[in-house]
Amino acid sequence: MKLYYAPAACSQAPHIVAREARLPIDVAKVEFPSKRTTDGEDLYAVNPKGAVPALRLDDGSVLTENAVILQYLADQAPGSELALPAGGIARYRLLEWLNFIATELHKGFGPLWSPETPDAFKEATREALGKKFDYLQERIGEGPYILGERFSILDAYAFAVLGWTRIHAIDIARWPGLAAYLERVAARPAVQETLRAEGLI
Ligand SMILES: N[C@@H](CCC(=O)N[C@@H](CS)C(=O)NCC(=O)O)C(=O)O
Repeated sequence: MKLYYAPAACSQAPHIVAREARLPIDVAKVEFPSKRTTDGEDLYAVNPKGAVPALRLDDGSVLTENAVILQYLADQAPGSELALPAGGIARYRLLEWLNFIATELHKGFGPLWSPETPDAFKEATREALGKKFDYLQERIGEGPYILGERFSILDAYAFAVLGWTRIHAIDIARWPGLAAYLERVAARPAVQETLRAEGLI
């Protein structure tokens, strides 16, 4: 398998999961805005949507969409317990969280990335995100993780996305529970390995 990623992008989530699960995986770094890998491959030729993450499977086909790639990786290493078995209500709870992280948190940052977004709209976006952070902080509580004792694909995804608060002038110290949660996740050896591999530490 080969994971196409960009440093500190949402692709950091599957990057962490692959390392947590100790899956044999190659990685290809994609540069923005050229959207080419360091060996010159065009991201659009890999994923016509022009986005990371993209996962090339061993049969040559490509899987896209973070929430799906995360589940795929976790399911490749069932012993790692990074997701939950299909069929039971617990899997649907995991999917409920995954959808929240993808659509409310991840895409909630959307307007902050564009230089075209008016400042007032950016401020309203930060306010709206703050309400989601309130909810997340309350639900995690002492955690230590979103599902309680167990680290999962949800934490990898939330960690990657919440890291963007640093880029977009959102002071995470307003949510001490989330700040502590991020420190816990960051301290995991596989997360440290990922941050090093992405050149972030
Ligand atoms: N729907 C996609 C969105 C992925 C996405 O937003 N990727 C960003 C990086 S965090 C990206 O590659 N953006 C480049 C672009 O859309 O031009 C998913 O969930 O995987």
